[in-house]
Amino acid sequence: MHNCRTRLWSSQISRIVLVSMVALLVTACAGLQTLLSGLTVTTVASGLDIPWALAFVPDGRLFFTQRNSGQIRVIVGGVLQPTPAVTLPVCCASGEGGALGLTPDPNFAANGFLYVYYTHTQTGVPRNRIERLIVSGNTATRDLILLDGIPGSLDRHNGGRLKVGPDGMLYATIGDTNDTTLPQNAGSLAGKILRMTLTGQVPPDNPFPGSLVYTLGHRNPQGLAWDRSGALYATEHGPTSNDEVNHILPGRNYGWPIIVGRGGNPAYVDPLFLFFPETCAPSGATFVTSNLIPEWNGDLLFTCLRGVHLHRLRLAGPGADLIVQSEALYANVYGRMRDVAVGPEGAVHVSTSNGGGADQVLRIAR
Ligand SMILES: [Ca+2]
Repeated sequence: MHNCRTRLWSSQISRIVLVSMVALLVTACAGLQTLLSGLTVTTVASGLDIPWALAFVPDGRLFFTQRNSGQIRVIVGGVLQPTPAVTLPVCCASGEGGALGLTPDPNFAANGFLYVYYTHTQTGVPRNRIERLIVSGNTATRDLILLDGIPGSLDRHNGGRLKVGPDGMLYATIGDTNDTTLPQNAGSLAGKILRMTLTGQVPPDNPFPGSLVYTLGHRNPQGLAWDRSGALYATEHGPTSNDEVNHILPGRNYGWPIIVGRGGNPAYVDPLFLFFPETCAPSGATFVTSNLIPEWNGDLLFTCLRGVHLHRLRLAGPGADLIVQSEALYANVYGRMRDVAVGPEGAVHVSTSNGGGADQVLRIAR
């Protein structure tokens, strides 16, 4: 009964149509074996230490950051290369900092550019930086700092997800650095989602003229994903549960710390999905845009750290704010999960985040 109960988030019930509630109940109480039958989970790489971000490039290679060591590693043809592509001068892994987001340039095949977000020490103070690397072979060279001096923390909430959107702009999630005065301060980059050009400039169509700030009022957002229509969704850690999935709209305020969970105040955007009273601690997110696993095609997948599972949400349609299915996958099987990405051939890849050199990159396919 416990499993059945935990898959029915009480605060979601009013938002889910009756038919979907029944479907959810049937799915949860029948167990996951039927749904997951035919899916195989393969270990692509093991012996890792907190692989934080997974970045596929068009030729199928998988680059990833290892948070604590600052290494960027690469998997070629299913084989982890023994030598890091590059090692970054990171700090603050105990405060959720280190080598965090990683994403390729849309023209990676031609220019070899990767963008990385990492925490470092700047004149003795923890700061976050967004930097461009150039990949040649399986080696990366540090090339250009796009943005430096982003507020950082020795303590926690360094944010860190970095992705290029369908509009060709670079988006970054910035945590509140455990300082609740910053997310509502439009002049601070902390507690924000930023949007910039691929050289770190303010795009002329950003919502606040002259500012990189795209949205404000965030606590510790760590996942970004665009659906087929180009709508952007983000995951965010709440305080003591209240973890959120938000539909991200330019210039809007997502409430923290004024609003916790749903406030019903039109000045702030309420989460479209809320974990309460359960905790997910959500991190990486992606939409599935492949039919390799047809029952997940079009769905939003995101990882849960403390919640120790991969979460699947089906929205009512592209750009929707209505959830019609919600499911915990592989609960308590692989421990904490950090990032999820779909490879060029359509397989879902997930990284674990248990530390101690025991982490894996997993490949889920049919
Ligand atoms: Ca919020």
